[in-house]
Amino acid sequence: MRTGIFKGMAVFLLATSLSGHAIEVDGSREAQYGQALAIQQVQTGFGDPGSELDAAYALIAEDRLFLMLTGNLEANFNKLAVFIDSVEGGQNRILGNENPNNDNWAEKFDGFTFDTGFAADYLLIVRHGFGGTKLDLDFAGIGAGNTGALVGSFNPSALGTSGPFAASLGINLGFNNSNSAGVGSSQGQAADSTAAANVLTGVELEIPLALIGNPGGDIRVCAMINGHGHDYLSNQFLGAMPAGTTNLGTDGWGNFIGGSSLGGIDLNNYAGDQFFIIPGPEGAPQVTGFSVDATSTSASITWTSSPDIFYALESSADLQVWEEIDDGILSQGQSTTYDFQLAAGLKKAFYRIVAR
Ligand SMILES: [Ca+2]
Ligand SMILES: [Ca+2]
Ligand SMILES: [Ca+2]
Repeated sequence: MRTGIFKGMAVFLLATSLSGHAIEVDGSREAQYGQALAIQQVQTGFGDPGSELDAAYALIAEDRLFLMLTGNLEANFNKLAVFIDSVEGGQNRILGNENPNNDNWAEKFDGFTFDTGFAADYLLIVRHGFGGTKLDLDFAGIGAGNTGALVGSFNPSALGTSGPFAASLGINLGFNNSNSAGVGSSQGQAADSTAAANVLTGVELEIPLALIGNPGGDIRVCAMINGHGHDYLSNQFLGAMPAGTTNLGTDGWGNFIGGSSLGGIDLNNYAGDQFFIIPGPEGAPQVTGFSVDATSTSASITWTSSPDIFYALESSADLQVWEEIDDGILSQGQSTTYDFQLAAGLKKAFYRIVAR
């Protein structure tokens, strides 16, 4: 969510960026994450309760990326793999011998191909098992010469919390596996996307932007659930696989082939993008004009915008509680102007523009 905020009536024009996001990295989705960036479309082939990805949310604040993937991860060391495309370059097709092979992932992904437009630069792996007493996190840079390693191993059961679990490299992990709703397990059937979007818990990550190349532009993420050996893919991806997709398995056809890599799998063969886009830290809307008609209650606000996206105009009396005035304002290009009515008798209010 990119936000431009200012305080209006005519004499108060203040443009600043929203800070102080109260995100707790605890595996529970805060309202500040806003709308989902991707929602599951297909019921899981990995059991219910088992492993599922319901929806993805993200927030960039204070030089950190907060990523919330709602759903479940079975306590059998199934892998949640989160590939990040945040900088130029990277691998659209994974090359097993040109990557760190922490957790043996690179050997198993050798030849795996992402959708066009996605070239992976970083990878996080989350897995848990042993009755919830072991939760592990790996981080790797993609490409020859990069390193990858276990960066955190936790015992949530003993710690009695769902996070934050402080890993090395400045990463924090939250994990709440309590969801029992979301998508069903009629493998391959269309998912209830409303139920998926309603899930509040899952894996939450806080990642320093410096760790992923200080991206100035959009960040792309491809998340997937894989078997414990990185060699049997589920049908749970975000961006989602199309309805009708069953587990990919090792070969794309749902078969397990021991000793093989996922090299036969090419995400271009599945409709839609199996990645989602997080708007970059640059380009937050800036308010460039605000006027009030002194003889009426009409107001007009103008801000810097990006083409082809929607904005919301929200108002608040206290910067705490925000109310939407309109959440479907289509960008007019590089600059967008919106006219609206002020509440009668209004003395002071704050307004903000939120990119959707
Ligand atoms: Ca949280
Ligand atoms: Ca890249
Ligand atoms: Ca695709």
